Amino acid sequence: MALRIDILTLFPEMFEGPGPLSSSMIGRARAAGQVDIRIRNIRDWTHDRHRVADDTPYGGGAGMVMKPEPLVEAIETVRREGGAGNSRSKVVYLTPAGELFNQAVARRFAQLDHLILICGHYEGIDERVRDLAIDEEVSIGDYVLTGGELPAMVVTDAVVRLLPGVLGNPDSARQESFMDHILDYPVYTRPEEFRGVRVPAVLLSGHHAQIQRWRRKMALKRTAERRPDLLERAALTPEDRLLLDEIRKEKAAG
Ligand code: 6GU
Repeated sequence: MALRIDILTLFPEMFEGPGPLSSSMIGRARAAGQVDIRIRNIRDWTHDRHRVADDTPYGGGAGMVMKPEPLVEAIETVRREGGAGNSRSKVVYLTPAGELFNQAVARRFAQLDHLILICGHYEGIDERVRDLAIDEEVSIGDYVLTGGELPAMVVTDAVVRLLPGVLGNPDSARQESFMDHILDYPVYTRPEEFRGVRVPAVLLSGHHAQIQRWRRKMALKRTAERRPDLLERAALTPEDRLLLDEIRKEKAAG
């Protein structure tokens, strides 16, 4: 059974037209039936003439709060549609107050049958929705966005590319998980010289083992410079430690 993703939003137009969820790898995965992505308008679960989905906060203060009734009814409906009881499903609220999204969370979501993403707006959702209908809260980083729509696209992209058969190379997602804690090595393509800058000679040498060693060394160097926090969590081999020693010596030598 293909993963189903429902995205509940007050702004479905943000997902309309040829966008990130209709293009490239995600677009192809949808066309091939590897994932079933549905954009749902929360306003469709309001019952008043003006389709009001928000209201002022009790206790006063700035901004508006998303009302509980339409949101909880929307979640109940889509959970039922997805086969609720007999499928692995999760209701995830996208909020800057959530836990940080990362590759491990993406891998966990990729195991589900049904992922329901709730896009927050304004000052947030009524707390009772959290208590009654939300399984997890997720943030995509330490900055504030106007709403959960872009985060929903980010989460969807990260999850769908992990689904079996979606990546061109069936092995590359697995290989990548092994490499998770190390940044990518630099890559080059033709021409051999561009604006006076040459491609590193080792890459033209045809010496496979040397090329592998150079790539690993550059990846470790980048990670040490930019993300020392990742390096601490990485599973380093004895060869990696030798390469890191080399990098440190080269740095000390200037
Ligand atoms: Cl999930 N929502 C909003 N509004 N801002 C964010 C975020 C989510 N993650 C990072 N910033």
